[in-house]
Amino acid sequence: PLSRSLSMTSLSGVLPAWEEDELPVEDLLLFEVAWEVTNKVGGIYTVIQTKARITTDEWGENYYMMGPYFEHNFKTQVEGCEPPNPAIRKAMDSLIHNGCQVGEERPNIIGHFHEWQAGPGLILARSRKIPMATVFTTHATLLGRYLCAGNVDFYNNLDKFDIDKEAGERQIYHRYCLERAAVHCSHVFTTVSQITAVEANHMLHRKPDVVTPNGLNVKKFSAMHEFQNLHSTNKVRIQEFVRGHFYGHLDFNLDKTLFFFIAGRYEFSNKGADIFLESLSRLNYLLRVHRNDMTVVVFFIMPAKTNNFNVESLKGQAVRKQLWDTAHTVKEKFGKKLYGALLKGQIPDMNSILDRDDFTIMKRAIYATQRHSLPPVTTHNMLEDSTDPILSNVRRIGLFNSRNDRVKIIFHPEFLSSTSPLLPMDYEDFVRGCNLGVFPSYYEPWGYTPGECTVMGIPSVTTNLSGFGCFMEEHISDPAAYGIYIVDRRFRAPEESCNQLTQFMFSFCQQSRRQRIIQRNRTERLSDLLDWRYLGRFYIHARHLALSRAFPDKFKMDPMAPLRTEGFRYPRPYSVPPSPSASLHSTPHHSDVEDEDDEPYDEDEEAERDRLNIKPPFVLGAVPEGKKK
Ligand code: G6P
Ligand code: 1S3
Repeated sequence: PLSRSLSMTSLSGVLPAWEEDELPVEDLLLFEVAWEVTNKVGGIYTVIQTKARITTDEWGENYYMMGPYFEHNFKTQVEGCEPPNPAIRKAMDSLIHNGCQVGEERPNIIGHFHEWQAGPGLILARSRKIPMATVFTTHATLLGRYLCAGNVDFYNNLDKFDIDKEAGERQIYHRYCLERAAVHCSHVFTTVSQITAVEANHMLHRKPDVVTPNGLNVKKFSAMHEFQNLHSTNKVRIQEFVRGHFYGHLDFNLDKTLFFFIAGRYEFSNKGADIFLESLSRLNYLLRVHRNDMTVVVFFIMPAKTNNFNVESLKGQAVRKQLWDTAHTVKEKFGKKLYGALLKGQIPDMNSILDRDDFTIMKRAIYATQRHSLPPVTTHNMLEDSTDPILSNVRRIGLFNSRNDRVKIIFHPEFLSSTSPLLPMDYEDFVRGCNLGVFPSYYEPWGYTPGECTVMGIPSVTTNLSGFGCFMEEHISDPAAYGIYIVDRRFRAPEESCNQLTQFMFSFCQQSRRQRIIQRNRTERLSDLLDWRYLGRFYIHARHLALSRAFPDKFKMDPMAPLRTEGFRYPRPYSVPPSPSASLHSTPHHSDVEDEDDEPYDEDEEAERDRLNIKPPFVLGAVPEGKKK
């Protein structure tokens, strides 16, 4: 039978090319099983959803995903259809009749299971000796997540935990057993980053066979600067919201306002919201004492229990709309009178062109902007207002959006949606409109949020305790120059990490607009590194390995040829001076102290110089012994 070619060329001419054995996918079936298939809980949904395209390109109709059935998700995210494969049809029939047996057709099957919830399928398949090559991917260990959330010094004590006891004490022993059994039953065990591989070795007592970093679908625009234009147009939308939210207190210059944000599952300390708030209070102090004219508006997008939007936030948007309508009405009348006068060959008397009514409606509109309270910190009525960790810390550090504060806070405790009456934007558009994503996580096996920023050309802060941060540190010589700021949370005390984060943000505020534009260009240039078309190879490799272990007579693989990425690094950008002290804050080097010129920067030239500067030291790839192309 015909085989599909799995060779992958370098995407940009910069990343290493790679070749992998062909698999006779016509004779195989691939099942991927996860609780988050069409069911968004967190990051695993993103893995499954974004990876679907490249996996379908390779496997066509022999690729199946299995997940929980939720009617709403089924209706809104997929289309029902008859499976073309008779074996699948039969299996489905028997499932319907409470069985799980497939018929005479016996293709070789790969079952790829994600996370402990999908574990029982794998364990049962192995204990019932179903001829299936199995892969188990963990995106976090249960114990790791629980221990970190409990403020334990996790990474310095990895080898000291009595894991059975810890699981028992946290009442997750049953789940932990499922997770551990699935890990040990699988032919191939994978996890999403090196840091989680080390964690898994201690928490689950098996070293992962392959690290499968998380990729994204990278959108390429035909126009080079399209992502910069998108930043600009979406920033205008955020500015509009801010005009409403801060009505009556809009005494800061929106043209000199930067938008920072943190987003994700509401795990206060695991996601680093704790050190972020502390650093914001220090940033506020620094901006004030240095008389810096920049204002920073910081969004916290983390879902919490709420009882809808609060009145003050809704009123803000209503007031803004009213001012807009008033201005529009007066402008229309003014325009008509001006037109009429010009038709008569006259210059109208500007002192009388507006009548009493015009002044009255303008005065009324201005009167509506009077407010006796500060712009609210949160956009919703919080159900647990007094104990909420973000609000409690905002109260402690006193960042209440007062006039003197250079750092303003907006806590939006709900994921964003373009249908919202308050901030009608999808997450992607919102990210594009911001200037910096800040994700100073303590526990983060991978961390999609900074990666999403990167592929949209938005700089971000991550840490060396996140899989993403470690991956970028490994592959980029000067990450900060590319807009990837990595806070050291591994080898520094929390106080020092806080200072480092503050310094990153303060230096960011000191960049000129032109420097920010240059930095965004560089950030976007990293997106090939995070594209599934590049990172998908690790999944392919894991599947091959599983087949070679489950069916050694049919599928061979050289065990001495593991898939590697070591050795490849993006060099320091050409225009950054080589001395670390000269590029202290690793901002794009620019000879002018302050240059607000918007003129597009010649990215092509810098990109080309960097490309020539990069010499991949070797070709990355598994070189299995099986069928060669
Ligand atoms: C993009 C646009 C520029 C705009 C800039 C704002 O680069 O192409 O026209 O001035 O964004 O950048 P800023 O960092 O100030 O949000
Ligand atoms: C996990 O989701 P989380 O936010 O609970 O899986 C994600 C996808 O692999 C990963 O990016 C994240 O770090 C993990 O923590």
